[in-house]
Amino acid sequence: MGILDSLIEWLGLRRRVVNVLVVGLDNSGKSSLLNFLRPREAQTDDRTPTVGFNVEHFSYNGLSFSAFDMSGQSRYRTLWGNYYRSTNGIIFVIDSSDKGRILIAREELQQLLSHPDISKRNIPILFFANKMDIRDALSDVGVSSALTLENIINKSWYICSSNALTGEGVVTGIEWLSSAIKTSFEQGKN
Ligand SMILES: Nc1nc2c(ncn2[C@@H]2O[C@H](COP(=O)(O)OP(=O)(O)OP(=O)(O)O)[C@@H](O)[C@H]2O)c(=O)[nH]1
Ligand SMILES: [Mg+2]
Repeated sequence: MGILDSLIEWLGLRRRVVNVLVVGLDNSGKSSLLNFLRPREAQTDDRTPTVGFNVEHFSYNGLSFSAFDMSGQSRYRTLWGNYYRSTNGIIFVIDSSDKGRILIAREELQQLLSHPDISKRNIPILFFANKMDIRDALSDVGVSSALTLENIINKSWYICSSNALTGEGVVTGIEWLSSAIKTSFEQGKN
């Protein structure tokens, strides 16, 4: 980076571009959460399952995010690993009301954590315990326990309940993720 580039960055005149991978089982609410982060006029009511992946762009806290919204359908989950190396942060979305598939979500998380492009890096992971509005949904503590998140010791992680339809919890999560990514950049760990 040249002196002019460094100065522009130091003055905060250019937003730093970060890649974020958004994963989780199908129907967990990934696309709905990202839809909420779009400008109001660009938000849609379209809730068709994602095929392959889509890329969404949004800015927050001085960072310019490219969010890779992956399909959670089992036949597309093998695609997730192609993006691990280039990602600066992960958003893992869980349908807190889908108790029948929480163990499958845990297996997918374990595979992600043990992947060579993830396992050694201190890459921040934000968990959304989504669909908090559904009666009998697990709390964020319940989801954390079911996914055994306490075993993640070499990464910054955070879990918060969310409702992708109203946006409740979404900004809290993105606030944490943007701060965690900035910290990891400062520490040269990303
Ligand atoms: N009640 C409730 N429904 C939600 C919430 N978030 C998403 N949904 C609904 O869940 C369904 C699936 O949402 P999507 O955002 O398409 O899920 P996805 O994770 O992107 O699914 P794939 O693209 O198939 O991987 C839709 O009908 C949404 O309206 C939520 O917080 N509460
Ligand atoms: Mg989707």
